[in-house]
Amino acid sequence: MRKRTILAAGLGAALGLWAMGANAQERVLKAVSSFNEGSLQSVNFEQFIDEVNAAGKGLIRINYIGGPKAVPPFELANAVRTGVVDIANVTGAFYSKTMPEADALKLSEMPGPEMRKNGAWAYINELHNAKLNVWYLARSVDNIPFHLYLNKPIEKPDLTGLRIRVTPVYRDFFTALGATVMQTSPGEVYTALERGVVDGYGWPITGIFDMGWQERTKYRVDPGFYRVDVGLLVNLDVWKKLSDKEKDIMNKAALAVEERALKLPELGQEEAKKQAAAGLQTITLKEADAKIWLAKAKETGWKTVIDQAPETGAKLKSLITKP
Ligand code: 173
Repeated sequence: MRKRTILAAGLGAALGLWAMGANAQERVLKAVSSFNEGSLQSVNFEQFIDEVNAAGKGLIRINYIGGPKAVPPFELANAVRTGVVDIANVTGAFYSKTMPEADALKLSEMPGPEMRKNGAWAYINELHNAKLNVWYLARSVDNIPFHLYLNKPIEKPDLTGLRIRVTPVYRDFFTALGATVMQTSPGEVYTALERGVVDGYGWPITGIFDMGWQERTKYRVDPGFYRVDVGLLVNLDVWKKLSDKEKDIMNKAALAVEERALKLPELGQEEAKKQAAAGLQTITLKEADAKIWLAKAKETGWKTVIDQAPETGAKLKSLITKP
């Protein structure tokens, strides 16, 4: 019995090789997104995969396993670190426990292409190499803000008495304004809203329709804050093994990712209109309050990073912010 199984397996492997024919040498990379397949936080990454697969025919192919059902969002960066996944689309907030500097990516004040020129990308990549064993290939979501979405109205930058769903992106900001916070992955937000477990949540200007949350949301608070950050991480051992030609294909597609991210503000405006049409009301803080709101966001954001990573955090700040 045992012998027969081994024989069968051997035959299967031989047939498999034969079936691959000329493509036997093709490299296959496993990819996962921390956001739902086809959702606005994943589409830029999915286009990247299509471009690499078109340019890399017979040489390199990315096999898209899917979204957070494949790997839980808060575990994805670690899966790339260990090589369980080769390439991921993931926000810094989902791995700031392992790498506190990742929480600073939302605090950048310039787009991806500019960070490549002034040394910021190189330093961000260096930190990712050293702390997470990954190559920081590109930023797939950028140039648009996060917002607070609510089911109870506010008039001032005061969240006392409100229970808000967070991730590390918003935790210290909302807490400083008096909120009680509860961390969940995106997949748990709908149920939390439906059951009234939370009075609101943090999320980018884009994407609430992907999750159906417009059905359970009354207000969006303006102004938005920070810059949404989602990045493409590649396992460092895998990256080092790629040939120059393969790296070239990946790098070209990566630069195209950051070019496309420059267009996200237009999409953000469309989404805001769509939200209004779906019945979401906008709570616009008065000018003086908006100033307090934004100053608090920035102050708490940097404090969290610098408290945990004083030297690297300060260097990162000097590279990704404008004086
Ligand atoms: O889940 C989140 O609210 C979050 O942290 C995030 C970060 C980047 C894009 C979308 C969501």
